[in-house]
Amino acid sequence: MKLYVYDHCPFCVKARMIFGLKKVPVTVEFVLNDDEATPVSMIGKKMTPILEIEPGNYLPESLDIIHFIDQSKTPKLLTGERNPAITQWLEKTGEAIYGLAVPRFAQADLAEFSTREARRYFTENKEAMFGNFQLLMESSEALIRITEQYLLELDKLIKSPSACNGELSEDDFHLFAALRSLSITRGVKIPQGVKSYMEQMSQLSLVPLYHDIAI
Ligand SMILES: N[C@@H](CCC(=O)N[C@@H](CS)C(=O)NCC(=O)O)C(=O)O
Repeated sequence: MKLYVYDHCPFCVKARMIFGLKKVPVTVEFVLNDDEATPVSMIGKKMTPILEIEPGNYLPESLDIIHFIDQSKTPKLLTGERNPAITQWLEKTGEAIYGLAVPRFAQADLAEFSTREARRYFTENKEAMFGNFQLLMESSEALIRITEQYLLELDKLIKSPSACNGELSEDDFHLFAALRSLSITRGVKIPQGVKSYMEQMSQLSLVPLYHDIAI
C-alpha cells in the first residue's frame, strides 16, 4: 500500500500513525504542495492523505484510513473511550498551536516544499487562511505563553504516555497530530507528562517529531 501525504499535514499524521501502531507496512509518498494533478487524478480533488490500497483503488479521509487499517487485522487497537475534555482542549488550542506551527512549516525543510514554487503555493494559500506569516512569527512569544498554559491543563488530562485516556482511542490521533505540529516551534516549555506522551506516541506510531528542525 502507498500513503500519499504532506509531511506538515495533521490529517496525514493521523493516517500515518495507524500503520506504525498496527505494524502494517506502507510506503509513505510525499506529494509536492503545488502538485494538484496527482491527488485530483486519484480522488477528484486536491487533498491528502490518500491511501492507495492497490493500484487504482484509492481511499481518502484520515479517519476512514485509520478505521480501514485497524479493521484489516486483529487485534483491533482503537478500543478506548474518548474523553470530551480532550476534544474541548483541541478546539480551544487550535488557533495558538497552528498560529505557531503554520508559518514555521513554510520555512522548514519538508519534502512537500522541495521546490520554490511548492513553498510559495503553501505560503500564499495558508496566509489567506491564517494571516500574514511575518505578523504571526512576530506574535510567537505571546502564542507560546498561551500554549504553555494550555499544556499545563493537558498534562493533567493525559493518563498514560501510550494512550491519553489510558486505552488507545481516536483522541490519540487528534491529540498527537496537534502536538507533533507544535513540535516545529522552538522554545515551548512542555510539561513532563505531555513530553513523555509525545515521545512515546512518536516511537509507537513511527511518526517523528520536529524537535531537530524546530524554528
Ligand atoms: N477531512 C480530511 C481533511 C484533509 C485535509 O484537509 N488535508 C489538507 C492538508 S492538511 C489538504 O490536503 N488541503 C489541500 C492543500 O493543502 O492544498 C481528512 O481528514 O483527511
